[in-house]
Amino acid sequence: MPSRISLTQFFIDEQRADRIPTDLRLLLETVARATAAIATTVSKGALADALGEAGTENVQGEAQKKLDVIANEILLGANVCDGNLAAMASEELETIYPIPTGYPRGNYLLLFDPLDGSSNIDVNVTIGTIFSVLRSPRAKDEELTEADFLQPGRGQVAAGYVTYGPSTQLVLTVGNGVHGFTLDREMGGFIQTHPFMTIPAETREYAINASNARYWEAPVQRYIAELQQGKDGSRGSDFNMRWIASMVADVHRVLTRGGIFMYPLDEKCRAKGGKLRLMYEANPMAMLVEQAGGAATTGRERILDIVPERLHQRVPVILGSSDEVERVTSYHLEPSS
Ligand code: P6P
Repeated sequence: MPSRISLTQFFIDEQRADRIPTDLRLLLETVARATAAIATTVSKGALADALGEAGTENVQGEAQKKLDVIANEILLGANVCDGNLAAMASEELETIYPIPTGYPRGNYLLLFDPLDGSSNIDVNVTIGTIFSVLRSPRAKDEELTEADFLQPGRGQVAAGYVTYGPSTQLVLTVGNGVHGFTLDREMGGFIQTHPFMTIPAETREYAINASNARYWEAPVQRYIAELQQGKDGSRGSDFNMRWIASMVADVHRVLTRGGIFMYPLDEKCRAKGGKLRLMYEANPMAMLVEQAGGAATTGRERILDIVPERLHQRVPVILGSSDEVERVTSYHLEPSS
């Protein structure tokens, strides 16, 4: 068995190679510790009275699960006094969360979906935390506004997620490839188990919520029909479908063995601009996927090039194995589309 390194050693190696500064290392270590605490509560489930509805709604107008609220509070509480952040933003908060006066401020903005895939909590299916790190454009004594967060995803300095599944896995990039770590509960820390994760250009596996088929645009209808025709159709191969309805789990599968994940624009979500959120779902996942050799578009443009207009903006997402993402995107860009 090759000798594995801890997350801390990984960060120190990245810092020694001048790929990350000390404050970014310390920020990411704080986030990792917070997700390990979330994993403990998630794993207790009903025993921690952590299942079911919280009885409140989030800014998206969605009913909050108890674990949504708990995970959000753990991440806010762990990071508020660390001195590495200027502000935070969360799917569960209507607006930004500036580091309060009295606490030291740092150079970064942390954005997160504290618990993605909440509809799976009560049925014990993998859920997760997604996070994104941007540079703060302000001096430490300047007030921050929501506009300071509206930076294209290509400006992220780090992105990652944690899957709370059979094992708890942290998948992270700081711009030098994608690396997977598994939580060693006995030791209480993450151990590198998946160095340099890569997505093969080709795949025979796709992920989409097929119940929305009647709402899809023509390019998606065409693409999925070709996959479903299998070896008798134009693709000449059979394809397999998976849909966990937890983006973090579906994307983790893509990063682990390839595939294409799609939540495209459709007539049902068109008015909102899409289903998934740009700042703390699409952007971090797009950075990870591109760092792993894959591609991530809306069907019409690269996700990481989108100039955000609103903090909770939604976008269509098509990401994964580059050959398939490029095919679907080409269908969208054909003149007839
Ligand atoms: P649907 C979970 O609520 C989420 O935001 C993503 O994690 C997931 O990919 C998607 O929505 C599932 O959406 O329409 O299949 O329930």
